[in-house]
Amino acid sequence: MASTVIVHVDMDAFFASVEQRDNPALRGAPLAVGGKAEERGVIATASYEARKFGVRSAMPTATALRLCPGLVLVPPDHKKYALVSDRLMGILRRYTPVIEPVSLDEAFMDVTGSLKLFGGAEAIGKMVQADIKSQLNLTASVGIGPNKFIAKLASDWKKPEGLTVVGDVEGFLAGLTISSLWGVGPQTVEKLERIGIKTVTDLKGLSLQYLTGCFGVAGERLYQMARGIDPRPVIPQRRAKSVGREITFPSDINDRQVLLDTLLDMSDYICRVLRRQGLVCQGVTLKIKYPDLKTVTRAITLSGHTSDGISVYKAAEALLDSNWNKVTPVRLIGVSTSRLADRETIPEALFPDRQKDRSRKLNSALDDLLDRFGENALVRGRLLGRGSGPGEGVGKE
Ligand code: TTP
Ligand code: MG
Repeated sequence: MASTVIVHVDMDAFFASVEQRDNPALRGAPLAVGGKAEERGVIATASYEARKFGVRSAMPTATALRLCPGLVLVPPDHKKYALVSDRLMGILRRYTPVIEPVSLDEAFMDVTGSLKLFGGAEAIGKMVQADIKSQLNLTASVGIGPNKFIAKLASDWKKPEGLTVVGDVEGFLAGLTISSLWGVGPQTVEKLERIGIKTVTDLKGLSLQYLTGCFGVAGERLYQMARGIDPRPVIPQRRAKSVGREITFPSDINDRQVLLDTLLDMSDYICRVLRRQGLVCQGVTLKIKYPDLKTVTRAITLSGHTSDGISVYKAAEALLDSNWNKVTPVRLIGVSTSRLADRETIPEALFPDRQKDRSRKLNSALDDLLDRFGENALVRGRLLGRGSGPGEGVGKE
């Protein structure tokens, strides 16, 4: 069996690079993405120009401005970063289906099965970097090694635009300090340094028994890390089969309008989740549970795909009206969407008329607002004036 080869991809100064890409006036400037100093904001990330001044992620913006008075501060645009991230993961998926996104800007790829097809891991790393450059107009650093731990260290080895292949694991680790080990927190580092352990080579001198005695299960990880061992597999992210939401009412409900308002709120929420993930649905399922716990689920297939809250709500409303006798109290109600597909793969013809175009624009404006001001920022007019909505319901994904 071929030995495992893992590639770790990490975008360079991600949020800052996206902002510089989209606004030429910001290129070359010491730039940070983050919250305002007067609002006690912190830095999300800084461009490499700003890093020269010591500006770092998680630093209070006020401190960053003291270190770098010419710092240009840009507010974060999370929606934009999420879209870039989706495209990044799409690029990586062309080289192997076994990809595990770790955050918006980084992912592991198990390329063991595609080495022959693409001419080796280094070739894959280079092609990924070239695709990111040509298709996203951004740069990434790539690390290649026999496991996640080594690949992650390797991608950080040379930044920006680095490509580091670790063949000699022992030699690579020997020179590293323990604080550079991924996942080793400052408290552990302090504890180890107190007993004179500064480098990975020092760490290798400690027995498994000693390390587990001091650090419990984390001690075993330290023992393995010192030897470049990491048994964790790359766990490919599977697309959700359905996205749904349900709520058990504090007391049983037989008021149709309350049930409809609840369905609308849940449909809106579900569709925001779909849109964020670039998905559309074609199936809508309604679930009703009665006080005697008897449960009814009924599904409907829409004529086309959608990620519009009102369209999902209309389907749920129709299902409610054809399956509920309007008198029996309802204990729980839920909506879920299924038959999910990537929006990109659905032909535009399915969104032909102006009504749909308008609702797409409206949804996009809605998403912008919610991304900026949070989930509770907007409530549809008809929901205003009600007490707590189903926002506290159980999310079921
Ligand atoms: P990182 O990959 O840690 O940083 P980076 O991509 O900005 O820079 P590098 O070239 O060193 O990889 O994080 C990715 C994004 O996550 C980053 O651009 C902003 C965000 N982030 C925060 O919002 N807060 C944080 O504390 C960190 C570390 C990152
Ligand atoms: Mg990064």
